[in-house]
Amino acid sequence: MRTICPLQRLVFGDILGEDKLTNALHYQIKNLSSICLINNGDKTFQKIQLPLEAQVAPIMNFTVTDIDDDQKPEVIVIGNLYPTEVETIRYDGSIGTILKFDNNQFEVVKNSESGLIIHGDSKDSDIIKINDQKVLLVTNNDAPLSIYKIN
Ligand SMILES: [Ca+2]
Repeated sequence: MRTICPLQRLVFGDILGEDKLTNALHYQIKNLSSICLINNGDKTFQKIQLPLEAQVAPIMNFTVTDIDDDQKPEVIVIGNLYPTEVETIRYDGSIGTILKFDNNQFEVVKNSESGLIIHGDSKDSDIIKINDQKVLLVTNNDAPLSIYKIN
């Protein structure tokens, strides 16, 4: 016999109470995409939506560095969010993304090409040098520090 969890049948008002929902402060949001804002220097910003590969989980950090030594910086995007509230599944879709920026748009470096695969609830990242070798450090919630050698 198949059982169904009673929580699956509840709507938001059932959980919080209709009176609390009715009297709560209501905000509206029209876009949940992660974006890049470029300062135009004239008190305006240019908005560029990040590629789909960078939208699969909440972004926790960007690290900007020249990975391929072409004198143009790339952006390493890390994220995920495991400790969500009970009505929300965990966000674990990100394995890290490398973005190139050229001609005013982002281009994704495929993970199969870059070799970047970051598993975990990643929270922060930075580049350091160890014996003249550039490495990417990634901190993960409830997990050891991850270290990636940059060739
Ligand atoms: Ca580069």
